Amino acid sequence: MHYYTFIVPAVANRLAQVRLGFKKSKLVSFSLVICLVVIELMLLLNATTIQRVGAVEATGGIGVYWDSNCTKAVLSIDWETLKPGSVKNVSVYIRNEANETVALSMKTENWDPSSAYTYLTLSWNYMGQPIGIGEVTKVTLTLFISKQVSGITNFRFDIIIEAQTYVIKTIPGDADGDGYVYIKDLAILGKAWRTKIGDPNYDARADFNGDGVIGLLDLAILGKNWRKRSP
Ligand SMILES: [Ca+2]
Ligand SMILES: [Ca+2]
Repeated sequence: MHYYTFIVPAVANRLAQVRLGFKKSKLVSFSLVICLVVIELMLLLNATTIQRVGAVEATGGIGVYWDSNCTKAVLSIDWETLKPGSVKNVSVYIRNEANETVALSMKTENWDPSSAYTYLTLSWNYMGQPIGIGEVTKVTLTLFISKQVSGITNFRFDIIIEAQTYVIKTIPGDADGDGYVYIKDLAILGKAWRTKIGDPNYDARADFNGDGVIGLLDLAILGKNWRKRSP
């Protein structure tokens, strides 16, 4: 059952989805601390299974593991006992098993009960950096539990981690398009130095100001962004 619809862009080049399911706990510890006029709700979440759903290319997609050697796949996540106002971190290792550089996105869905979504917030420390082929990235998932949590004795929700083709954002001066302005870009500029459109050595990649001539103006742009990376 979908209680909430999350706006998730349909990614045509989606490589893989990993769905981490969190089932209802069997046991919930609920304590009333009457003397303090505080109702403290303890949430206990049991481990569940991991399911692969959605589009998975034959070349593979991403794998989620407990260890940096990627030998133990994440079959379940146990958030253990959660106290109102607390934060719970769980670290996993995500390996790019696709045949191209990817970036990750994450979403949650299927909150049950739906009100749990109001009180629980899942985030991660992944900042959108590219993950090369075979590269392993450690990612920490953080679950925040609101102090105002009430009326929830157990809950579940799904996490979907999705890999997409990484699109490099270039910056002026980045002739080779790797997102970094450095020696290789200067070399491309140097080979095309003092050429114009139509010349055999003219290279549009080094014509940073797009005026059809490669010269000092382009070198100035490269120099301005020297050793800078695209955001
Ligand atoms: Ca570059
Ligand atoms: Ca130019």
